[in-house]
Amino acid sequence: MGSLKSQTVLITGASSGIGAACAHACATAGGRLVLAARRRDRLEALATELAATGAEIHILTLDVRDRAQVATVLESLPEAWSTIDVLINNAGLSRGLDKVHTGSLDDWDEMIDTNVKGVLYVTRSILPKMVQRNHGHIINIGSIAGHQTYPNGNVYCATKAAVRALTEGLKMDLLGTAVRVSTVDPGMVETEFSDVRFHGDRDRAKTVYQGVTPLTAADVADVVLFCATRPAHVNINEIILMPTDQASTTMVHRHP
Ligand code: NDP
Ligand code: 8X3
Repeated sequence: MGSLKSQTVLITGASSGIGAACAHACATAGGRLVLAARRRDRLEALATELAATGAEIHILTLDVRDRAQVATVLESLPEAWSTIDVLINNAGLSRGLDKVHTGSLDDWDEMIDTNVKGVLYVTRSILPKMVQRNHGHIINIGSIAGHQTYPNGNVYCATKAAVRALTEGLKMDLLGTAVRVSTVDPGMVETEFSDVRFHGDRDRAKTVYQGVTPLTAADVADVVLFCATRPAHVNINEIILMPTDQASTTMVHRHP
């Protein structure tokens, strides 16, 4: 895998799952890391774990839904951290698995505010300097849910379809600059994702992965690192990855 030596990488949602795995992968590849999430204690523990790699790390407590906070925090980064080379827009979540006519409006707001508006707010703060420098790479974490809607996935799927559309739009906006944009769209990955979806119901979350060998967060991070380390003239637009045991959002092979 290529090197991120001297590149500064901002990862949102770095306190868990895919974001934390991206931090490991990018640190091992020589990157300097800005780790952002709401749970600062988790970020501090991750920074301690990563100390062995020798990576320089800066931690940010950040709620990507908070438009004012995103602008203030990201536009006043300390000088040594203010030039972001790679932005990994990973922070995201699903809440609930319900039909629209019985769904929770609070769940919808949380998903739309995090997965769509959060990606936009963070991108809006970081991208102008990338365009000005004519250098940078935005890597969004989408989902197969943005390609195929599944029963009761309605709003979550809509947010990931939005991420896909935004990635395509950004690619058009950035044509003529050297700034790159990619989306990495995984199927089933075992993280805290299902615990969050089912509001902490661990037993229900576990059934999602029963009998399946899901992707790991590290599998996704490998792909993110691949995108981030191509030569400057190569833009990976979109990668879909699924477990071997999955064929679509609704077709999963469960071993007895
Ligand atoms: P996790 O629940 O393990 O991690 C989610 C991360 O997002 C956490 O670090 C959390 O940090 C952060 N986050 C959530 N809300 C906010 C917020 N408002 N502000 C800042 N950070 C926030 O799940 P995954 O690692 O699986 O999810 C990462 C991404 O991958 C998401 O975008 C998800 O949609 C996507 N994805 C996941 C798949 C899966 O099957 N697991 C498959 C396809 C895509 P904190 O709570 O500390 O703020
Ligand atoms: C997460 C994968 O299929 O549970 O985006 O929506 S799925």
